[in-house]
Amino acid sequence: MASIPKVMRAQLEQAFQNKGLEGCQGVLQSALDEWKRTQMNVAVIGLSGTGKSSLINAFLDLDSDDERTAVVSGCNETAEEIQSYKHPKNEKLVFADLPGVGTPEFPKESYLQATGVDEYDFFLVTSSRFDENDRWLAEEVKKRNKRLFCVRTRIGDVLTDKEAKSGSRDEEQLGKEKEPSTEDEPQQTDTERSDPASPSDIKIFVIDSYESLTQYDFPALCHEFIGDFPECKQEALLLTVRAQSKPMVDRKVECLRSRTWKAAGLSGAGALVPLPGTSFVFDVGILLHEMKFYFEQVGLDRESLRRLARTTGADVGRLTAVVTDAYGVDVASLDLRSFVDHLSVLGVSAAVFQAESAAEAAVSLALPVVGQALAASMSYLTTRWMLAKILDRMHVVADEVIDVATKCRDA
Ligand SMILES: Nc1nc2c(ncn2[C@@H]2O[C@H](COP(=O)(O)OP(=O)(O)OP(=O)(O)O)[C@@H](O)[C@H]2O)c(=O)[nH]1
Ligand SMILES: [Mg+2]
Repeated sequence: MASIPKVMRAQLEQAFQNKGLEGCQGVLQSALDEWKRTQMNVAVIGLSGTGKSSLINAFLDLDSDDERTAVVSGCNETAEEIQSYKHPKNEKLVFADLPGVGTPEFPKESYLQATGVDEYDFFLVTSSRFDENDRWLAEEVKKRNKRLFCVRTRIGDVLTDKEAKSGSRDEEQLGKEKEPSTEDEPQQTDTERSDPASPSDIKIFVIDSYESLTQYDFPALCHEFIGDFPECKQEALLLTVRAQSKPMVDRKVECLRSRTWKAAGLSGAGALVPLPGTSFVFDVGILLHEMKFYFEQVGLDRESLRRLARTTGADVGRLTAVVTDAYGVDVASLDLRSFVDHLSVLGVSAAVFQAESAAEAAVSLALPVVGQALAASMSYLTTRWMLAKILDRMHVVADEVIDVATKCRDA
C-alpha cells in the first residue's frame, strides 16, 4: 500500500483521538475531494500566430461547437488581451494565453510583472525556434522551481510525406524538428552549453493541434506535462485530463488505486450487503459511486468514447462495442440493486475473494491505531478489495478500447 503522507497521518491520528472513526472519515472524505479544490494555472506563451489558441483548444479537448473556444486568429487578427480558458471538466484547470517575451507591448524588462508569472504552475512556449528571450524565460521559470516545455505546432504541414500524413511518423523529419534551432545564435561556450536552461535541457514536443491528438508528440506531451507538474497538484491534473493513451490510462489507474483505501475507509455509514456466497459485507453505496467514477476516469463512459472517436477518427460504435462486449450491461446505469447482480462481470468473484482475503487481511495501513480501527470496521477490507478488482478489470477494458481506437486511426 502506498505510504500515507506525514501530514495526513497526523490529521488522521488527531481526528481519531477527537472523534474516533467518524472523525477519520471526515479527513478521508476531504482528502478524496481535495483534487476538486486544487487550482492549476498553465501559461501558454508565444508570439502572435505561433499556435497558442489552437494548442489551448487541443488541451481543452473542445468540440468545434463548444463554447469558450480560444479564438484562432485569421490573417490579421491577434488576441490583444490576456485571456484565460477553463477546462470543461474542471474549472480549476485554467490555461492562460500569454504574449511572447519581447514584443513592444510586453518587453522583457516588465514581462514577469505584467504577466503575473508567479501565478502559473507550468509553462508551455509555442515557438518555431527557441530564441534568447525564450531562454531567459526558461531560466526565470527554473528559478521558481517550475517547468517549461517548448511546443512546435503545425508538424502536419511540415510532414508532407503521404505515409506520415496517414499516421505513420516520419521519424527523421520529426527528429529534425525537435532539435533546438541554433540559427542566429551566438557561438556557445562549453559552460553555456551546460547551462541548465540552455535549449538542450528544454523538452521540445512537435505536435499538430489540428490532427489526431493521439499522434506525433501530443500523448508524450500530456504524459510528461503531468509528470513534471508540481507534485502536490499532480493528482488534480491527472483526474481532470482525459485518458486517451495507454500510458495515461496506466497513470490514472495508479492514481485511482492510491485512493481506494480512502474510499473504503468511508464504508460503514451506508448500506452494508453481503458479498454473495460469503459472510463478508461491503458498502454498496461507496462501491457504486467509486465504480462509476473509475468508469469515467479511465474513459469508458459514452462521452469519453465519443471524444476518443473524434480525436482518433475511430468509429464510436466500434469503441462502444468493446465496452458492451466486456460488461454485457450498461455500467453507467447500474443502481444500488442491479449493481450487486453484476458483480462478477465487473471483476468481483467470491471464490477469488475467499482465496485472497486471508492475505489481504494481513495488510496493515501502517497506521497503528487508526489502521486497526479501520480494519476492524466490518466492511473496510471487503470494500477495498472489491474496489481494487473492479479497477483491475476496467484497466484491461480501457486498454482494449485504446487498442481498437489506435488500429482504426492507423488503418
Ligand atoms: N495546420 C495547423 N495549423 C495551425 C496549428 N496551430 C495553429 N495553426 C494555424 O495558425 C494560425 C494561428 O494560430 P493561432 O492558434 O490563432 O495562433 P496564436 O498564437 O493564438 O495567435 P494570436 O492569437 O494572434 O497570438 C491559425 O490560422 C491556425 O489555424 C497546427 O498545429 N496545425
Ligand atoms: Mg490566439
